[in-house]
Amino acid sequence: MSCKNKSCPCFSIFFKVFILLILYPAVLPASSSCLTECGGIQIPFPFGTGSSCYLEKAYDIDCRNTSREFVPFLSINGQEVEVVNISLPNEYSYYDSLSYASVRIRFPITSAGCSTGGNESVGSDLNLKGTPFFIHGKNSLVAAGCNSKVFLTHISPNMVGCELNCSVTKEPSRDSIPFSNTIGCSSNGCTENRQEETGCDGNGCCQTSLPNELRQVFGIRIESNDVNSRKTREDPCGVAFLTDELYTLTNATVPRELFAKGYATVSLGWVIQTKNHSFLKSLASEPEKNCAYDGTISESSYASCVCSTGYNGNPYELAGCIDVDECSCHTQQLYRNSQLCKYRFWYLSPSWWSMVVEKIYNKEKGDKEEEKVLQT
Ligand SMILES: *[C@@H]1O[C@H](CO)[C@@H](O)[C@H](O)[C@H]1NC(C)=O
Ligand SMILES: *[C@@H]1O[C@H](CO)[C@@H](O)[C@H](O)[C@H]1NC(C)=O
Ligand SMILES: *[C@@H]1O[C@H](CO)[C@@H](O)[C@H](O)[C@H]1NC(C)=O
Ligand SMILES: *[C@@H]1O[C@H](CO)[C@@H](O)[C@H](O)[C@H]1NC(C)=O
Ligand SMILES: *[C@@H]1O[C@H](CO)[C@@H](O)[C@H](O)[C@H]1NC(C)=O
Ligand SMILES: CC(=O)N[C@H]1CO[C@H](CO)[C@@H](O)[C@@H]1O
Repeated sequence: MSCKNKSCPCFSIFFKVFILLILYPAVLPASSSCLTECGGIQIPFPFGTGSSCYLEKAYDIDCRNTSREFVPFLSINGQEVEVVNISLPNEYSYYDSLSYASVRIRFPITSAGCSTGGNESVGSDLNLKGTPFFIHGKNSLVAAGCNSKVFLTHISPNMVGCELNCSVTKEPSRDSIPFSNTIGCSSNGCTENRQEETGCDGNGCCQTSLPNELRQVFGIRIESNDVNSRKTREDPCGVAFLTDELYTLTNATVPRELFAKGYATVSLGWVIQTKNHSFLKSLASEPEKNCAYDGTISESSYASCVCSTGYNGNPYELAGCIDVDECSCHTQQLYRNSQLCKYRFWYLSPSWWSMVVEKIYNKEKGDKEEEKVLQT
């Protein structure tokens, strides 16, 4: 059911603020011979397996028959990465600057002191320049080990890093990582907010969040503070990686386990680059979609689309947004009863500022939707 003919608050604000784009006719539905999934992982357009399936080469998914099973790979500036999940943008993305459409990939961890036989993972850089992918603040830098400095490269003038300081020996095991256990306790004590706290406070493990800024190049370096002080541990192995996942003691108790796993899952945001598309000039409207120029990343402008309120699906496919019966207050509502509905939403404008809008709607009084901008 559509919200259009009902007195239901819809996102009229999008129409006022956003430059509406229309999907370029060339954005054709992927041909029926295209794989919609690979190894259980959904492959939504603009991603696709082969040139008749993807929007452009950057979204080309290579579905490989590996010894494990079928596994999707993406080639990013020549670097092959395994894809773990692809999610589409949805309208809720506008509430939360961290929830872009994402493609989650496995990326090698960086290690130091873990191998003498040339298997050390010195950490390759990830270069997303020229691609529609970027790294955002959903990931954290996590490091485990001792007496070293761990930092991200290529992000100047910013400095993002943390220090592994093992001057205080913690029992029971000198080599253990003080990750929290599943109920939020680590050798450093317990914490109530276990999503935020991992026990990585610098002694054996450290963690820092990324600036909420879109970046396209990063590398990770581990610098030993003092080779001798590594002796505070039996095993000099240290690792560092970016991840969007929460690590607990069930995942690893010593750095070497993380080294043996070899990778961590990183979340990349993705958008549609407008540079080489005629998105802008041929605006043929599908009213159930909202598209906007969101800004630029590394000097390339980009756009993203969402299905309008009341619709679900893939905004990048022709007629991809399907009407759902959802004519109710938005889930971000502050409160609601049969008469009164009050809710609030957030979204991003072209220059990345966010606006908070509160809407109050009194059905009984026949009120019109009232929009109040709380903060820009
Ligand atoms: C995938 O590989 C396995 C063994 O390597 C083989 O038995 C199977 O036929 C392959 N599947 C396809 C679709 O090629
Ligand atoms: C991929 O992500 C989407 C959206 O976050 C989620 O609904 C889905 O279950 C995930 N799929 C897999 C295979 O993890
Ligand atoms: C390097 O790693 C490979 C595969 O993990 C292993 O077979 C090999 O023995 C390792 N080499 C050294 C010198 O550790
Ligand atoms: C590391 O530990 C030493 C000794 O406890 C302390 O002086 C130093 O400030 C610590 N460094 C950090 C970065 O916590
Ligand atoms: C950590 O272990 C838990 C429980 O086995 C698992 O669900 C989770 O995916 C693991 N996380 C990582 C980052 O491997
Ligand atoms: C495939 C394609 O058309 N690529 C072009 C995208 O735009 C840049 C600069 O605007 C061109 O250099 C590319 O050739």
